[in-house]
Order: sequence, then structure tokens, then C-alpha cells
Amino acid sequence: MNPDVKQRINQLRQQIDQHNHRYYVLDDPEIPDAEYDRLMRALQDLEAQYPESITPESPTQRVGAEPLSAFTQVEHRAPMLSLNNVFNENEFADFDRRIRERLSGESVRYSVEPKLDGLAISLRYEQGRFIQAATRGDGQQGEDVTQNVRTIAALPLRLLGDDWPEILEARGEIFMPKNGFERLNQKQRDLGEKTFANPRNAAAGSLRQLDPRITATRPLALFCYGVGEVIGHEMADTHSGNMALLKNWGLPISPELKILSSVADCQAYFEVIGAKRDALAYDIDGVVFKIDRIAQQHQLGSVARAPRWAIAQKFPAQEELTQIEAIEFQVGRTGALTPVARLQPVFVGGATVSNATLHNMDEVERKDIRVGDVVVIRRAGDVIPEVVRSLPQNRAANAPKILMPSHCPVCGSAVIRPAGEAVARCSGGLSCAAQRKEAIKHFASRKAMDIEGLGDKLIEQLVDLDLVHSPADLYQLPADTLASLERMGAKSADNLIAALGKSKQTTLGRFLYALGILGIGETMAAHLATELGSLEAIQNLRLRDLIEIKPSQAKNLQKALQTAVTSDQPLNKTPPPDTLKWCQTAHLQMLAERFSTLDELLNASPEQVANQPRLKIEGVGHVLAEKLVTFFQQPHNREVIDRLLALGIQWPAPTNAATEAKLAGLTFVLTGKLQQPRDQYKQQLIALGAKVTGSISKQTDYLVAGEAAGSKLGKAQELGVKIIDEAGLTVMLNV
Ligand code: I6G
Repeated sequence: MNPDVKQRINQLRQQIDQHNHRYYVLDDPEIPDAEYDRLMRALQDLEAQYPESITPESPTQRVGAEPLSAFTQVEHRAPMLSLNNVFNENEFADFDRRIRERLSGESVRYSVEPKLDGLAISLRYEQGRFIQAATRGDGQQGEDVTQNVRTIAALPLRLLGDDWPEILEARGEIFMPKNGFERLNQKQRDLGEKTFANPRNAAAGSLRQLDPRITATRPLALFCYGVGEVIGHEMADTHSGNMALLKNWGLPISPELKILSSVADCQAYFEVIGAKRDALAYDIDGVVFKIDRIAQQHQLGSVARAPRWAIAQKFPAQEELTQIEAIEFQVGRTGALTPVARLQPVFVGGATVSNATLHNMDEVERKDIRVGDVVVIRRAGDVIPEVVRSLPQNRAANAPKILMPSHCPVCGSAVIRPAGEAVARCSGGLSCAAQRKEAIKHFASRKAMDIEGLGDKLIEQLVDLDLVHSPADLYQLPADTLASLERMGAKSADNLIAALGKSKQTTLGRFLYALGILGIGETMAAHLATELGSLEAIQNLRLRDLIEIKPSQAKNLQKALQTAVTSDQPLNKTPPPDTLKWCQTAHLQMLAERFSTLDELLNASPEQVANQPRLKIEGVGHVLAEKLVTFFQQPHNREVIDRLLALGIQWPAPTNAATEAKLAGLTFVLTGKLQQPRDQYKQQLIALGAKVTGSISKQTDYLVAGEAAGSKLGKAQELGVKIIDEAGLTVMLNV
């Protein structure tokens, strides 16, 4: 092989290994995924041309072996221990006291990190090369899962650098990140295959595949948390020092690892990680505390297969069994009917749960849930409790299936489920008390009109007592009526009236969002407000202002409709032809503004049928356009808006375009802890024409860095993005 080719192959392998390290270990990718894929393809092409160059450690060789018929057993050189558990602060304090007694009062530091909900693994490297992976098994003997583990992209097939032990056994946890788990289950559903109950089961199932090609398709990841056998290298005198060595050799370790000393600090960490739990990319079930000094670990030793120098403090169970007593349907703001399970109360995830969402009827059918079933309930942090699965073994043979009611349980209007949609809706609109309550809660909410003191319970009373039919009624409530309500009084009534008064001074974006138009979130509302500048402009939008039909599309549409019965049928009653994917009801609605019948449309030239929209608003396609235009066409919506304006709701008049869009074209990223809510800044920036995104790239103009700004700050420095603090942002917003 020509030396240049050999050099190029080595260079590509090194580059790929380096990028893997940055991505999986440093959590700081340097190049986009597409560039990484290009490097990999270049290496694959060269290796195909020069097969003699292929080595087992090449990053292309992760799926190396043929399917196995069974896993072989591996004897662990040093036993793989498990951890003892504690379940509350007192038990942890007892553990800490015992440790300090055994260490005769020496000072103690803990190395702490979250406890991943995955599978323990031993990884063996010889001369820097990955050679074996084994499961924990019974602690003495595990299963050889080398061929599967080598498919995990986060695992280095070669240790980085050249100063590593002759033999290194790293230990850690293999897990499946939550987003990968969701994707995998979706794929399984699409293929009609069995889904996994949780990420841990999915990781276990993936690791126990006999065919490594299947494991290679599964999104597994890895963090190391310890070392087993080490030969030929001096290790650190602390656990955290050993973790730093593993990291330098390219093995991923938890980014949450900290060193702490007191029980109080350890418990504060436990609380912080508990609060972060739902936001983490992977499932955890507690926090592990380890004595950091290795000499102290040796002094403490282990008992009955668990070290004395480590303890896991577990979060309260997130899953429990209970029974479904009834299934009811809740009506939301948009009329969507959500099946809700009423449960025999059960303590789960730190709270007593007696209701759980069943999301929609597709979920009810997929999970085959019936009244009386024993079910697994999951409650994770602040997430709404949900029914994970039913255990139908003891179900009565005649337990009926759950059916969507044909009429709204609140107002009796017909329930409609459009073909192909998962959601069924009550057709009662604001005549339905449930929809009215939710619409008013939305109107009053923080990101909308921000009416302080108008809570959900109060809104429910106001609607139930027929005091409020529309948001406009809120502003005409007499103080004495408010004072007479449950849990109110003269003072609260006065405060609420003052808050209502204050809310009248708002922004166009907030007002638009508060109206609760389907599909218009706070960001889109602010965007429309900046793009169009006034409520009149938004109210007067026509579909033809927003929807495009090209002449070639117009021709195809005419052809497709020709086969429909030609008649004087009104166009808005004509269903869009199935043969044209792009053509939806919105397109025909729009044409109905210009042609009164199908005949008229068919007799026009394609150029006359084509439509060049007056406006191009980013993010507004035909679905949103139809919702927006239809909303403002409804006389009762217009009426409510007119009343609100007459009652004094107002926002700053659009200033001249130059000032209004003074941050137009600039892209901002906000990171770290800020004094004011991030949402507030986001709205202000958008209102001034700026774009706010979640990640730093070369396109970012400013990074607003609050306290404890993390990796985004580093990335911004690297890319030369301007960095400002909160004070700087305030100046930019106010000049
Ligand atoms: O099962 C485990 C999970 C996490 C562990 C562990 C761990 O540290 C973060 N550490 C040890 C020492 C053991 N099992 C035995």
C-alpha cells in the first residue's frame, strides 16, 4: 500500500476517534454530523479499496462478528460488587456517621454522581485496545457481550494517548438515552414489533442480542464509574482522580460528578439532581456517594458483595401498581377530549396519585386499558402521572373496551374526530363550559395577559356561576361579586381588579397569544405581531395573502378536479383530490374566495387559478394560515376582540419600522441563570425583530451569558460569537 494512502487512513482514523471523544466524552462536538459522516465514508471507501489496511480498532469495524448462538461466561478477576441503598436523609446521615466512626474521625470527602438506570458493565483494555466487555451477572461471573458493546459509538476501541496501563478494566453503566428510547419504540410500533417498557429494558434487550448488527442500530450510551483490575500503571489516590484518568484515556464519565464533604452538601446535591432529573437526557434512579480517598476505601473494605465505602440514595419509586376505578373524558381548551383514569390512590414518585392521563384513544387502544384493570402508574417529577401499561391477567372476561363518547360529557355537543387525527374534539366551542374555563385560564396565564391572582379555581367558580362567558366579562366583574366568592374577600377582590387593570396594558403578541388560536403559540404570536405590525393587518388576512399555488400546480389541480363530477358545487364544499398531496382544504378554501363554483375554476386558465401570495411569513404554512383566517372570520371571535378593545386593552402603537425591527437579522442565544425569566427576554427580542435559537453556531450574533453558563459559553468563545451579560442585553433592548 502506498505510504500516502496509509497515512491518510491513519489520519482519518485519528480524526474520527478525536471527534468521538469530543462528542461522547467532552460533550463538545466540533464538527457537524454531516462532516463526521463524510470522514467516516472517506475511511470506508479507502478500506474497501485496501482491505489489507483494516484493523479491528478501525472505527469502521464496530460490527465485526457474525451472530452468536449463545453468550459465553466470563469470570471477573475482581468481583463486580453492587451497592447498598438508603432511602432518605436520615439513613444517609447514619451511613456517614458509621463511616466516620470506622475512620476514627478522619476527614472524609465524597465523590458523588447520579445513579444511572442502566446495566453494569466491565470493559477490558489490553495494551490500550478494547478486548472484552462482560455483564455483572452474579458478580463473580458475567456474560461476554464484547461484540455488542463494541458497536456503541461512545466506547473507544483504542485508549487515547500512549500513557495507559497494560491492562485496564473500567467499569460503568450502559444505558439508552430517553430520546433514543422514544425513537426506538416508535420504530418498533411502525414495524408492528413489541415495544419496550422503559429505557432500561430497551438497553438490556439491545445488549442481549445475539446479532451485533441489531445492537449496532440501537442508541446505546455509556458512562464509566470505576476501575477493576489495573496492571502496569500507577493510578490516582482518589476515586475522582481515577475518573479523570479514564476521561483522559477517552472513556466517557458522568458530567455531573462532584466532590463534597458534609451531609448537608450531599443532600443538597441529591435535591438538585432530583430537580434536574426530568431534564436529564437519561433515566437515573438516585445518587451514588463514594468515599473519594482510595486508602480510606481500602480501610473500609466491603461486606456481603457491597462496598462499605459507597452508598446509593434512591429517589422515591416512580412506578407503582394500582387499579383503575373509572375512565372519564376531560375537555380541554381546544375541545380535545382526553381520557383520564381515576385510580385507587397510590403513593408514587413522592406523591399520592389518584388520576392519570391516558393521552388519547389511540393510546387506550394500544395499551388495551379497561376499567378495573391493574395498571403500572408512572410519576416522574412534575410530569403528569401516566398509565404505563395494564396487567390484564386478572381482568373479568366481560370487561368492556373503552369507547370515545359520541357527545361531550360537559355540554352534550357532538364529538368529532377528523379522519387520520388522534384527537377527538367537542364541537361546542365556547358554548361548552369546559372549553370556556380552559380558554379563560389560557387568556389569564403568565405568557398571555398575565392576570395575577386569577387562578384556576377562581376561574372555575366564575364560569360555573355563569359570571364569565368570555374573557371580556372578566374586566366587568363588580368588586362586590368577586368579594363574595369562595376563598375571596374585599382585599383579594380589590387586588384582582387592580391586576385586571394592569393587564390591559400589554403587547400585541401577548394579546394574540391570549386569544388561544389553535396552533398559535407565544413565539408565533410575537412573530406575527412583528411581521404584520397591527391587529387590523392580522384580522384582515385572507388565505390568498398566505397560500401559494404555482401555475403548474394549478394545472394539475384542474386536471385532478376534472374527474370529480363537474357541477356548480361551491368550492369550499369540494374535497381536495387525494392524488395531489400538496392540495389541502385550505387551498380550496382560498380558491373559493375567488371562484364561486367548481365549474368556474375549471373554466379559468391555470394562470388565473395560480396564486402568488402577498406575504411570506416564516413558519406560516397552509395549516396555520387556515386556522388564523378562520378564527378571525368567526363573528363571535370578532365580537370578543371588539369588546376587549373597548374595555381598554391596548399595546404600544407600532413605531416606525426601523425602530420596531431594530434587532432584525440578529440571532441570539440565551444561556445560564438570568435574573428575569428567559421567556420574557425571548419575547422582547422577538418583538424587536431578532431571532432566538437554542444552540450556538456561526450564525449566532450574540450569546447572552447568565450565571453558571456552561458549554455554550466555551463554544461561543471558540466561534468568536459576541458575548454579552444580562445588563448588556437590557441595554440593547432599551436603546
Ligand atoms: O451499580 C453501580 C452504579 C453506579 C455501582 C457504582 C456506581 O457508581 C456511580 N459504583 C460501584 C462501586 C458499584 N456499583 C459497585
